[in-house]
Amino acid sequence: MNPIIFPLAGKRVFVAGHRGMVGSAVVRRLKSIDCEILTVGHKELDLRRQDATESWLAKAKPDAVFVAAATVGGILANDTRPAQFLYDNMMIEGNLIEGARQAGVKKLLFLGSSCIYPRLAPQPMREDMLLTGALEPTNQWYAIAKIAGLKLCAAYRRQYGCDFISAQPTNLYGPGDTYDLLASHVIPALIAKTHHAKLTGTAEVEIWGTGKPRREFLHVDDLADALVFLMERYSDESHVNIGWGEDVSIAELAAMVVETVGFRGKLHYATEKPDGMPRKLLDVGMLNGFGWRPTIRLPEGLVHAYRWFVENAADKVR
Ligand code: GFB
Repeated sequence: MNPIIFPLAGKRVFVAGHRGMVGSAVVRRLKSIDCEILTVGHKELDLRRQDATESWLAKAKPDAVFVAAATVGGILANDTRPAQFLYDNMMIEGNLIEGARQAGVKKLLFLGSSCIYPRLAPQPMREDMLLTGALEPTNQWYAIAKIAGLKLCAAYRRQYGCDFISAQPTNLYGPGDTYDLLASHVIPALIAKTHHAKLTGTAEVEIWGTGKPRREFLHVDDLADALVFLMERYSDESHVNIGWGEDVSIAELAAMVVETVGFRGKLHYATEKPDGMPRKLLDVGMLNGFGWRPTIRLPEGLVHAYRWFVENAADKVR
């Protein structure tokens, strides 16, 4: 296993985006380390504002920063709000990365997204397949912002010698996910739709697309563990893929969600809705080689996610 080269114990660690699914999982994970966790709410600091972000970082003086703040969403949100996905994310990452350099942050970890790889990249997708082909049109805006973030970390490492690294997670799910159907990813969408149908006795639930696309899913608590692992044990220019290493079709996923929720009706495939990328499976050889592996299997993770939904979000979704 890679040795610890940057222990977080005793450090001031800023989690940008601590209210989101990823940021809150990182905060939960950091609680088992003896470090000081710094967070700031939206109302106090809009990370899209350069002066405010740079001043906040200069005052807070963190030793380490996890960039978990981003404007995120599923296939529909990406396709219908291109300006927000591109502008918000470019500003958030640019301000945090430059602000961190100015504030003398010793280590920063930036998060990409699996849509950064070409639409028809050979599978599984290795880190060096970045920028080898055209992007998937439904999420090209988000992908371009995220590619810029990875490149910013690499450029700051080369020009300024900053120890800024980037990780590249696969599709994520878990506690704290977004269940608003206009913004959500497929797992929360299917949980919310089948749960609602079960309660109201609705006979049929709509699944977007053909059900044929394949996706790899990682529980956000596994992701948080991998992020802490990389922060403490990795320092190089290449981004590092974080995934489970296997994928399922959307139809297979739907069957698993139906089972988890206990929905007894039928599924209808709305084929006029977009499929997005045909397949997105990450090559996780680099991270496995460092000595890290995930532990939460999809069926178990879905039970956990469903429980969280029932306890925290079900009454807010129609
Ligand atoms: O999770 P999802 O929105 O993200 O969709 P992507 C995955 C697949 O599930 C697509 C299908 O083929 C969808 O058509 N799907 C079926 C549904 N039913 C539903 C539903 O009710 N809601 C949703 N959302 N999907 C996103 C990118 O792509 O993945 C982002 O747009 C980001 O930029 C993220 O990269 C990780 O995997 O297609």
